[in-house]
Amino acid sequence: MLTGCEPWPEEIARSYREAGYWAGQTLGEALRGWAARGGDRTAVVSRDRRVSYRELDEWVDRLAAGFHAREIGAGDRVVVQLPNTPEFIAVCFALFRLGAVPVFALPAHRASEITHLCRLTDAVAYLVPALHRGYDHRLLARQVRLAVPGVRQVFVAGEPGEFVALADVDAAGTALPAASGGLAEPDPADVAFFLLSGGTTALPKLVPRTHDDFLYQARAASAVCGLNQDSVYLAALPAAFNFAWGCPGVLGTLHAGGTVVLARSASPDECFTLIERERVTITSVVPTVAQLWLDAVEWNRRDLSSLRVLQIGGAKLHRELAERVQPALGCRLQQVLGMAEGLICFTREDYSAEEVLTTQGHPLSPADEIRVVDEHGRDAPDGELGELLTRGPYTIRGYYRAPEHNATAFTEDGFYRTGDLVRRTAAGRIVVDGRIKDLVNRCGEKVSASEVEGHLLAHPRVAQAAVVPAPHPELGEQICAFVVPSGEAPSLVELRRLLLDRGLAAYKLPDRLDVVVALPVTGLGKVDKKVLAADALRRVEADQTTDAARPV
Ligand code: OOB
Repeated sequence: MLTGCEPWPEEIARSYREAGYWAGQTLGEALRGWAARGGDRTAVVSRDRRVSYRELDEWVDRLAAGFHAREIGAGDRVVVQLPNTPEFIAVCFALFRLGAVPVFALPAHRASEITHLCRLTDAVAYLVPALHRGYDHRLLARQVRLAVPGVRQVFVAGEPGEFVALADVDAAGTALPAASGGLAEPDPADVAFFLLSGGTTALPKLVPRTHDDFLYQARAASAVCGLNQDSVYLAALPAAFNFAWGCPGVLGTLHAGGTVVLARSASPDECFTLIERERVTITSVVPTVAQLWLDAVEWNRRDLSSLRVLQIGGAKLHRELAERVQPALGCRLQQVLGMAEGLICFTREDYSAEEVLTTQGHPLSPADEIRVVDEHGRDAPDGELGELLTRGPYTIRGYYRAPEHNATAFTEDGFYRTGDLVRRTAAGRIVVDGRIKDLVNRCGEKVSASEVEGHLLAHPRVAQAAVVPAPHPELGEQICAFVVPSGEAPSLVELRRLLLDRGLAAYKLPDRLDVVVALPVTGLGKVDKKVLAADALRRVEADQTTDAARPV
């Protein structure tokens, strides 16, 4: 396995192989199989382009040959920052075939994140779109090259400027030496690509995912969701996000022989148009996007009747929103608790309506091991809150080049500490209560931010709510509520009264209310609590200065 990665213990790896979870196939080989079966059927749709399975496979070979000719080879890390385009898929598979390792950056990343990724991985190349959402990525590439000279080459999808056009890499006629036995097939047990950890509290950690483990995840997720040749998956979130890439997402859909439709943004305008035009059957969104869609449905006139499943995951889905899905969109809700590090839980079709609304399901694989532990690491009984720990055939054993962090992020026996506060129901469903660190420590009382948020959302004029801590001289930390109103903003007094009426303990009432037009979000559309906490601190300090200046 690539140096800097933590392999599964040999005995466990053998058991995953024997049980058939790890099939000993690379992602590049898998695509050959999918193409042989899929032939001229449409694999990928993007704007007016339709790429068949056969075309995709041939395109990937040409690109692989082109990258090889430009001296990109086995084990090389390549930072890939492409929006949802067929190029993203083709480039990734071309790199997989060479045994080079794409590092999945998000389109929203800028110099701070990209230089961090390039340095951490010793990347030899960086792949960008020319322009994306009005931003010129060639400028960013210039900055990155200056900061990290080891990035020898920049490839641009579109007008390349001083860099190399991806279109030139895709040179028809170049033969890949593999065909003549010149290139070794990568080891399926080795790293195929790097995902970024979803943490919103620090620079991203890198999650090494192997061919074996990820193919298993995509295959199993595809089966859980019942995908087949008629499935049409809409990638509304960035395809570089595990949720859209493999839960079942892009890879699970290609595995099933279905069609992947790529949206440039998750806006209801674009996505509803695509759902209608392509007869999309399944898609996945985060709760903030789900809310946008559910609000938009009221005035939207598109035909969304093809949609069978809306997967929602990535952050806590509050019941109020969950209840609106089926009536508004006429499709089934599936909650997904997932993480770049591995473990995915899904609610299933045979769950009761109540379970679908209130739980995040159970693990994808029978081989997923789950523990819910208290602060002393002891197993908590069903129904009790504790931290979720997990290990299994598609959950990493360590972040890339992060031995110190790994020592605390994983237990000695290889369980990943998710940092999620969960409980397990008697039926074995996982319910996420919040993040262990998503707490306000007020006078020593730990208040779960997501709990308070859930209650705030019950107010008819609260469209979005987020709760973060800010320092307070007496309380230690105070509870800051940020609210995006729909209509006239409710007052702090009004909200506190509502929460009390809903039976919430008085110590959980927000100390401050800040009414904002929008909540800051990460590149994946999750509320960015780090930015929000910094904002809260600024506001608290500003208020103190004004108070001090006020005549007594
Ligand atoms: C997904 O992956 P990441 O790596 O961006 O974030 C993982 C974290 C989890 O540890 C948990 O804290 C939170 O995001 N999360 C949820 C959740 N799904 C993820 N919290 C509450 N409810 C849920 N349903 O976010 C991700 C990856 C694959 C599929 C879906 C989500």
